Amino acid sequence: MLPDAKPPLTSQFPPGADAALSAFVESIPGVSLRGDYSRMQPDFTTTQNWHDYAPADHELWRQLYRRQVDIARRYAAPAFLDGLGRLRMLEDRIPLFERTSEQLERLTNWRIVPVPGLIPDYVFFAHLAKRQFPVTVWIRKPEEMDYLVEPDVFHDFFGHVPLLSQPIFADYLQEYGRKGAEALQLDATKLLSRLFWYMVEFGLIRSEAGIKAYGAGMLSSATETAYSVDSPLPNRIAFDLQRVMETDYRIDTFQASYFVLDDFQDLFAAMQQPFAPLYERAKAKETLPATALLPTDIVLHAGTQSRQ
Ligand code: HBI
Ligand code: FE
Repeated sequence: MLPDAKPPLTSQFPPGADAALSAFVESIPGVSLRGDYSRMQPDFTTTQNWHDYAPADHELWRQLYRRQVDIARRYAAPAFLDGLGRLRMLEDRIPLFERTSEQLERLTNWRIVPVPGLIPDYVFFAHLAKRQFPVTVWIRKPEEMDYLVEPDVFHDFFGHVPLLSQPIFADYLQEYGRKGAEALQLDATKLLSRLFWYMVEFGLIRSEAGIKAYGAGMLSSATETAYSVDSPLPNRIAFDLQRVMETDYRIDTFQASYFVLDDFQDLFAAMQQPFAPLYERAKAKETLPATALLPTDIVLHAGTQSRQ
């Protein structure tokens, strides 16, 4: 092995865990695995070891939190702000997952499970199906303040956890996890992950005060939150389950299209139908580029990017 080569992933895993994760990571261009996978359980959970965080880690959390909470006050959906308020996070230190799990259990019977970083789809789905949300234990480096590809504790916790306190969204996410096992059987994981990408990571929702952001990917981003709500460039299209499943997405740029909910009930209701026919229809069609606008779309805003 070359002296500077990274140890092969498999040297860090419990037996049998490595093939699925290596395949999963290889499926995401530009992503390498960070985090300590050597002490995780077979279900990929690990321990948070809160006392191992350095003061610099807590200081970075504080900077990220102060920046994003100001942005969220202006652009976030009311449900996200309500969730943020209920969690009463201390702004100057990385939260203790166990403490938040106790709060979430009382609110919606969800818990946080610490994970070393990205985990395979089938494991991620299985945790969601048990109302357990995987949160990465490590935090980014200061030079990654504005952008990193893999989810760190700030993205997972600040971006995803507040909405776990909202009953309808909490139920939706468990349904999403339950659909995971079926998607694996039907070789439709990619189609299902589009639903997660567009409606969990980058979702918009109508509110009395106009369109607001609720997606974890935008709410943990310094710049994409404002862009998703204010910019004339991207498309904003009313949520349609089949349309989302047929639409490609990019992980390394701002979204070219955002899908807009009327309310979270729409998302939960969408999960009640059988997905197999939707997968069949989506597989029979050409994948739509993220920039696409269709005559059948309910277009709330036709992005100027497509008119360049
Ligand atoms: N792993 N830790 C972690 N966090 C995620 O958000 C995540 C994941 N693995 C797979 C995944 N998300 C998506 O592919 C889901 O659609 C399954
Ligand atoms: Fe995420």
